[in-house]
Amino acid sequence: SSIPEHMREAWRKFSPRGFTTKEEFEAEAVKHIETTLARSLFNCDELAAYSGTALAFRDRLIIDWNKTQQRQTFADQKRIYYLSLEFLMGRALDNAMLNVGLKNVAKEGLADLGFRIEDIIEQEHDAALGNGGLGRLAACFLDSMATLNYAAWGYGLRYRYGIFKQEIQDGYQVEIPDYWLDFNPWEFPRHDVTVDVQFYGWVNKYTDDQGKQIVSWQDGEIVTATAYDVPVPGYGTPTVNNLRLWSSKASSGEFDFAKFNSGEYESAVADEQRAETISAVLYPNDNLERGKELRLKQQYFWCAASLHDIVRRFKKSQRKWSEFPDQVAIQLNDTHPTLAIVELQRILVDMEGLEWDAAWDIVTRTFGYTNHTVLPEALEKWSVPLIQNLLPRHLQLIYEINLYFLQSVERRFPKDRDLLGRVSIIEESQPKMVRMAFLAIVGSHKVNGVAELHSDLIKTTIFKDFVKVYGPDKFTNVTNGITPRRWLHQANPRLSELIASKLGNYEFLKDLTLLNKLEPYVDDKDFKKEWAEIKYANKVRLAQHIQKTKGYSVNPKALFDIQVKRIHEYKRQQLNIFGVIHRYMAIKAMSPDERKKLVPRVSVFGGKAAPGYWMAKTIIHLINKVGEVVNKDPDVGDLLKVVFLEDYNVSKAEIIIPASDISEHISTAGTEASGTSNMKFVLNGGLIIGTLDGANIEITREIGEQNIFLFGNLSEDVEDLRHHHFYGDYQMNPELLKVFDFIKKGTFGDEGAFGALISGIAEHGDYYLVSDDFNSYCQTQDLIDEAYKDQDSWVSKSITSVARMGFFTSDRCINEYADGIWNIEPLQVKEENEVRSRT
Ligand code: F58
Repeated sequence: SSIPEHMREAWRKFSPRGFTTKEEFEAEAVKHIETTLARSLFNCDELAAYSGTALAFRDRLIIDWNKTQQRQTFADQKRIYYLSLEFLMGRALDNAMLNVGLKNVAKEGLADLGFRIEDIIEQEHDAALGNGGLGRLAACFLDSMATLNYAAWGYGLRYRYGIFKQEIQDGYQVEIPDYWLDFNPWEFPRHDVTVDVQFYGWVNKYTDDQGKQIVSWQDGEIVTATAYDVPVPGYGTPTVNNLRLWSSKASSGEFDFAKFNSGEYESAVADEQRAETISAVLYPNDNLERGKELRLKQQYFWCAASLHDIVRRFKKSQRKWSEFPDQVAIQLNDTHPTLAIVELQRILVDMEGLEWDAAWDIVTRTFGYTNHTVLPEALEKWSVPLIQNLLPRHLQLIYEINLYFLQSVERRFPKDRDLLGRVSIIEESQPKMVRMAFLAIVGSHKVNGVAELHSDLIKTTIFKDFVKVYGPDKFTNVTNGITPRRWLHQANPRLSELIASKLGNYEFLKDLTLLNKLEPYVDDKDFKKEWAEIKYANKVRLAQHIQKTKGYSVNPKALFDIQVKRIHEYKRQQLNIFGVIHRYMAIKAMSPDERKKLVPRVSVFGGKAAPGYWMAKTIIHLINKVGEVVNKDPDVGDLLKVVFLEDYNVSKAEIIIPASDISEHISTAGTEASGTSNMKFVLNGGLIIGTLDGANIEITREIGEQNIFLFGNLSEDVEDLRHHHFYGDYQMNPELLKVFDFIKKGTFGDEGAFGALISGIAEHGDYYLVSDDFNSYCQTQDLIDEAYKDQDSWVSKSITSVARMGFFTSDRCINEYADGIWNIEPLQVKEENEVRSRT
């Protein structure tokens, strides 16, 4: 239905080309402010200026976005579909300006119009559709896939409310809803791209006239998914990929007009609202699954809409079904999208009439599954009755998939009945449960962990039996990475500029291994001076943020010690705060002369607790109470400050991370699958204190043991240590007991408030081994103080570490996924387009 060739002249003539100069940018921005927003020069505040700028850049992106989509359609090659319930994108404007290479143009243009670009960037509301590491990883992957010119789509949910905003009142976390869609210039509603998704109902099986078995899923309720598209620009390339987010609405066909007309207006509207509830809110748990029906509805709604969209696109190419896996690679970001496996099998068998085995072969060649945790409480299980009611046909398919799988296992291991029970997708509990990770393994051709230790652990613990069944090759490792565009260039522009000045250009942002060319400067006096000055300036910027948000000042010359991440017992913020209290007690016991020798420290914490995670909230409370006491103690002064930064999110991370001297990655060994903020901190010239866990191990291997502060027990010893606690065969660390007594005395108010936190460690097994690691932790903190006194060698460590961080770019990860799992090549983009200014 496209415009005939002889009428395309006008299109060619008027197709927008996008601004490149300052004047053109100003014209676009002013046009949007005065017409799209109906404002004028007399009432243009910073928000309006942001909106105009964002709309100008959005238009700019859309031109490349359209061309990219066309190019990918014509090329008709394999595409990657990254299915993730979370995309923690943060702000888009700064990223868009840098990626298209027009930040300087905008900066000068905005100055002409009377604004400072920093203030304008600050106006944007974070897109916070995720909890933490898993959601941010998805965002980094989108950036890398676009930058490397892969034809890739993200598929997610368009939540009306992202992760809650955190406030601290009286030391307690309070959650405020994050309604973020008031003005969002970065999304395009596609009211013409919809999918009807079915729930409930019943399954009708019958034989048709030709004697063929027909299965049909009937009745129930229909909810419509509408696509909202978000452009994802690559850095220094015209590729702009698409992130498609689904929003739920009552199906227009379903809106009950009879009800409506017979005066039941309210109940008709209530139905409408029930449908909209599906995409209303992001579940705020990290590493905990609760089995709520609405969550399962979200998962199926999103999987079904995405799968039908993908299949629709495939069908346009008119290929045979057997070619589906050559055109489509679907990556499951954890088990949340596992129903997509079942849905594709349903489409192929029930709707397209393929034989079971042919369909299943297509399915398994299409999917790959990434695991992000070994914590048992985070492994997804859905109760059979719940699925039976919501998705009756899918439950049948799951049982059938399991049957064929177990039969194949039985053929190969005929005498091992226990094995069948252990690998069964159905757990024989009361009620029966569907083990989603097992379903994801059976339905995929590759399963990967996210750091070496983690990938080894899944093979020897939770998925051990599957290694026996499938052999080791189905399981692989892709160590996580981060995008250096956001986490170096955007967050730390001065450091990026300094590096570019030595390497000659910004190519390192596309090939991060080039950072190794910094090594020759490790002993260069002038370079080190500039390096240290930039760190100091970033600390001043954070100190200003603390002043503005907390109302007190911290000394930017102090050692900044930072732990920012979701609050969780396994991440052990409690170990950190007990260490702080221990330090406080030591300071109190010192003479003024002894105090003079100390290295002043600012201990910064940040992170959200899941609203229902009471122990995590207690830890936040303790940190805040310790801060209240320590920060105003005249004996302490500048020697120790304890800061809890509220509402940690992506845009705050961009200010916090470049300002660290030391950051803490101190999970109990074997619990943190990878961690990615560890990489961000080191890439910004901060050193880290950490356990031998997750990616810390590989970071150590890359940067060298002398450049990291490691402590604590090893993963292989954790089981034994827990055993000793359990059987009472253990002496608590005496220094930690003193800390507990100090708290129990009421030093930080409210003795009772911290009772459960303390007794969990002192009396109830210390599951996360805080006591076992306490001594080693405190000693290592002392080593850090000593090391910090020698600034010259500290700066050398910092530079060396950055120079050796090339491995941790998400570009490397994406290439590993592309080679080892997706079997896909990037789409070549013409040279002439590729050359972009790099500011
Ligand atoms: C995180 N998982 C891991 N899950 O904890 C971290 O080690 C890893 O670096 C990161 O993934 C990326 O691989 C994580 O963030 C969640 O937040 C889920 C949200 C939904 C419920 C279950 C946990």
